[in-house]
Amino acid sequence: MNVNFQANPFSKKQAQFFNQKLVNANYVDIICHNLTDEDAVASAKAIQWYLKKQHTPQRIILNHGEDTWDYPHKGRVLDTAVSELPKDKPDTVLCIDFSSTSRISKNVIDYINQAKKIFCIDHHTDGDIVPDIHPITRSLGEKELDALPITNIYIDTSAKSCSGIVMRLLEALGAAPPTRILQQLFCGMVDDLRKNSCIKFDETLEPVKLDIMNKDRYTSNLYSSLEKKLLQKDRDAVIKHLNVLANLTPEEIKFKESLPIRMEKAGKLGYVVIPSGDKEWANLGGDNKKTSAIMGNFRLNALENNPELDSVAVFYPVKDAYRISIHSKDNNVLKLFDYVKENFNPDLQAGGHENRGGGYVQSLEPDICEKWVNEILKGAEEFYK
Ligand SMILES: [Mn+2]
Repeated sequence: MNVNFQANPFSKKQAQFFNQKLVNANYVDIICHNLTDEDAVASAKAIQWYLKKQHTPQRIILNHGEDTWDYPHKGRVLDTAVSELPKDKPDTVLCIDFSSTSRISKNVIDYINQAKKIFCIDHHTDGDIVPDIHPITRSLGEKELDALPITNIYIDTSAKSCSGIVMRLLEALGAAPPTRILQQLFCGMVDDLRKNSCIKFDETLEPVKLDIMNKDRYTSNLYSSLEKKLLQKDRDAVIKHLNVLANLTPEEIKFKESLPIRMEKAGKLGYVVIPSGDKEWANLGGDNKKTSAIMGNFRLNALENNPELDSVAVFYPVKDAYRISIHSKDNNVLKLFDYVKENFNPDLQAGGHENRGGGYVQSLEPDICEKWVNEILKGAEEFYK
């Protein structure tokens, strides 16, 4: 698996530009992607802490944040799963941990498009929030960083967590976050590093750095410097929160063990379909932190245990949509989605990273879900020929 995690340091110019634009805004909406994960909420809360300190009015807009670290949030947070989007037009928006419309709903896209100014900090490759997005794709030296043009949309795809990029930004601004924000960033970073197989922790509470991490100077430095700023007990609390597989109920264990048995194949894609309306799934509480960890763990294990597979996906219902989550060991996720778009479903809403991603259809109607799944499976069979 070709994964790196670098999070280039911010050039002073770029950091000062963000500082000036965001701190002087009338109001900043910090917006996270749908089904907001630890990395997105951590990045958003760190920026919110910074803006608050500078007396800039701000709010976080997220979606289904209830399972994330330190929730319910004190302070200004709006969850679109339970509250309406604000009626008035936004002044300044900061899109955090996403730069693609495929990761947010139509009403959030419309809201963002009404903003006077749009800014973005992200580490995904498939940006389309504005035209002319130019991501940083590799590790850069100091001179190269200083030579970069200043941009509203800052994307460093060499970073495997947005929390790492935000840490770099705060570092460049000389800000010293309090323990609760450092803990939050640690949570976001570790969760994304784990999703990207840079770290694992199965039996012990201590995260284990995998080869990919040890080879990478920036990764190790960034991770270690954050680790060092926290007391052991503060880190343990975060790891306990993330290590949900250690605390499963018998029903959840049964579901976890059933996934490898239910796996089918389309070309080099291994997949499990959890149909819309599935009773066992509903009894487990549907899509939540635990089921999502079980499925993520299944995808990574299935890739490791089945050398003939390139990708492993799970199709499953969420509250108001039907989704796919997928991992690939040969970085084919975006290419596969593109192939399906070109040949079977031009309206496919899907994206993410080369090695992991997801998509959805805005329906729970069994016929629609089935058709959508079949288009992806037909695409996979042809794609892998
Ligand atoms: Mn992320």
